Amino acid sequence: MYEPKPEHKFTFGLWTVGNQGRDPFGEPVRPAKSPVELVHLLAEVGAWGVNFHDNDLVPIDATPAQRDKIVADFKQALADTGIIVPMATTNLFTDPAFRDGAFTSNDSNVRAYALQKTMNAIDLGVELGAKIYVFWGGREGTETDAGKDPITAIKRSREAMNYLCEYVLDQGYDLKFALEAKPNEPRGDIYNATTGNMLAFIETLDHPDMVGVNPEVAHEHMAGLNFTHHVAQAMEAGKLFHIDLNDQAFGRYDQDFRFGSVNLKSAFFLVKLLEDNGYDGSRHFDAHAYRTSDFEDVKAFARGCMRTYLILKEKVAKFNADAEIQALLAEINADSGAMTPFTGPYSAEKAAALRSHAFDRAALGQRGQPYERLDQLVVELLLGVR
Ligand code: GLT
Ligand code: MN
Ligand code: MN
Repeated sequence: MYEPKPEHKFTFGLWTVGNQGRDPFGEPVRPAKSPVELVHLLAEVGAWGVNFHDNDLVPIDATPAQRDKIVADFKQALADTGIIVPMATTNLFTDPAFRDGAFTSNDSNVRAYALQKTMNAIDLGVELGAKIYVFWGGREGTETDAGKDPITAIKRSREAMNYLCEYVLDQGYDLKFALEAKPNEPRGDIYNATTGNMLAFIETLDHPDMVGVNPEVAHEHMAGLNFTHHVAQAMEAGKLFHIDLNDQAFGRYDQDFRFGSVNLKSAFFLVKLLEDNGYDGSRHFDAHAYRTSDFEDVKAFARGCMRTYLILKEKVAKFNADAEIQALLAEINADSGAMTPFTGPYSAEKAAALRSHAFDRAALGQRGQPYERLDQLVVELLLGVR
């Protein structure tokens, strides 16, 4: 019942199941696996797709001949397993060239190199079938505002996005961009720190229709925000092109834990939002196994992400079918229709009628809502006693 199927669109990045457990204080604990091995691992656990950064697949210093061999082997692994590539992205953060950012670097040579690297990576992603291209600007930020004008940084980001949109149009590629926000880490502060910032930024671009967002659970949680509300705003605006699912304790470093492993209740409301509103894109797990895991445990990690999603999806169906919960919701949302003549789209007549209507303000303030009862039912549902 909780077996992953292609229609669930579960995906993982090569960098997720391939994560070697390096952290700022410790060396890798797991051996590197090749992209081909990782595709087979994903097929074994039941994933639908694999995503990658250019350099997850092709090392930054590979020769053209090496590139061709790697890409051919990878294509063969995809063909052998039926795994597809729905999304690709660029690594604009690992190489020392990007120490002061990529598109927002103060060095115009770095900014131009970042564009060149991204065009090459877009070509690679499209060659392997990607329809979504993610931009995560991990190094696009500062430790001190002394060195970079934040308005200049916004303008440079816009110029880069406009350039790359035109590149995609010029090539005739069927590709959309998804911008991923993060408040900090690895920079002290990262520009366009939240999904809300990204949504506002997108509307200032030359081709806003080509650009949406890729929100990540951990990133809004690092900022102490309600992730579900941010995803809702993106969905309502038609901008949820992709999503990075994982988990994260509030106020901590970037943890990228297994989906649902920390904030089960938030994960439930997120799955409810996605499923109730017909989100049709990838469910991408941008997470990695604990540093204590070996490769068997990495598979348990990957299976756990998908299984928890499917269990929560079942809980959503239970919530929607639960008579007591639905009766409470009906009570909470009961509407006599008495205000309809005054509200909805504005007219001068409605405004005049509303002005002359006498409200019983004290009575309005006396109405309680049974949210405690409702929330307890949700908790019991999640705890498995309903
Ligand atoms: C990196 C980061 C993620 C981004 C990836 C895409 S790479 O692991 O932590 O949140 O989604 O560049
Ligand atoms: Mn991410
Ligand atoms: Mn993250």
